[in-house]
Amino acid sequence: MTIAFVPAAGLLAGLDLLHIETAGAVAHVRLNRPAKRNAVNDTLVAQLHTCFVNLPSEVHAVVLTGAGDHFCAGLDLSELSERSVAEGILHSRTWHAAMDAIQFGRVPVVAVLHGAVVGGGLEIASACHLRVAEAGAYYGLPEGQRGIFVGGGGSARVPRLVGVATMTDMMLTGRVLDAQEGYERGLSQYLVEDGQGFARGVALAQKIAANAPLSNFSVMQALPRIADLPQADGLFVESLMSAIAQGDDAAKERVRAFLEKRAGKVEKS
Ligand code: 1HE
Repeated sequence: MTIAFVPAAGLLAGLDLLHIETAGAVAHVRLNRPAKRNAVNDTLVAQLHTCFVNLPSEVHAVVLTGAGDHFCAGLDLSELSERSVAEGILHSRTWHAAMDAIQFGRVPVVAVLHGAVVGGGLEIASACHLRVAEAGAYYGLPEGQRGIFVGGGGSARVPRLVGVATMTDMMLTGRVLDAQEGYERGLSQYLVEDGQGFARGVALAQKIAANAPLSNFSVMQALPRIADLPQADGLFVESLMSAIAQGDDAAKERVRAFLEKRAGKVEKS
């Protein structure tokens, strides 16, 4: 089934390095700098931040893609050379704010990955909640080769997906993982044929958008924080979050619907 996306209006329409469109409860946000392989300059960082804090209220899930042959070539290296140490710290913090706006924003984000997913491109992908990789996707952290370190949240997020050892290997040796290796190591949750990623990403986003908003909120906001807590503290936070979610009208209606045989069963896909 094809769904009809329409270009976003207002503030989002003015973000020229992104192409943003919506179809009902799903928004499609595309990194739109294909001539530079979607390399992320300061303007694009700022536009990502603006986009994710200003999503229309009717949007309940986002699909994030890259225009052209690659998802994202990472940091725009042409802006790097003249920065002082102090400017470098502040620059990294602008990435952190934008990546936090994705990870801890209002709605879940599904990244669809193809071609190069490297450096800051992998940092963006790892700030999303799910990743669908096409067979031709590949992952690298060339920061080691460029004489720099990750600065867009990668040291906090990538090891949570693949472990410190794999990230260390990628950075020290320049090891590039192909889509299959990335899938096996947890970089992507889905692996599809080339050209199939967007359709799969939209299908997943539609499912996610149909969940109760407070359920999605608890998965996005509570789950990663609980995973960072000592177990006793995590279980305490879990008890609060689960009581809050259960107390919501949407949860009560969904449980009633199941008991009255109006809702689907859990079935193998
Ligand atoms: C760029 C960038 C970029 C391409 N900054 N301009 N990231 C990297 O070290 C990856 C560098 N890029 C590449 O390895 C390749 O470009 C790709 C494998 C991604 C794609 O190759 P290809 O053959 O399709 O494209 P290309 O011919 O290399 O690039 C096309 C143009 O994009 C070219 O510019 P042009 O003016 O000559 O046409 C490239 O210079 C330009 N371009 N990538 C600037 N990254 C928050 S800290 C994060 C730290 C990092 O991300 S470090 C990793 C940076």
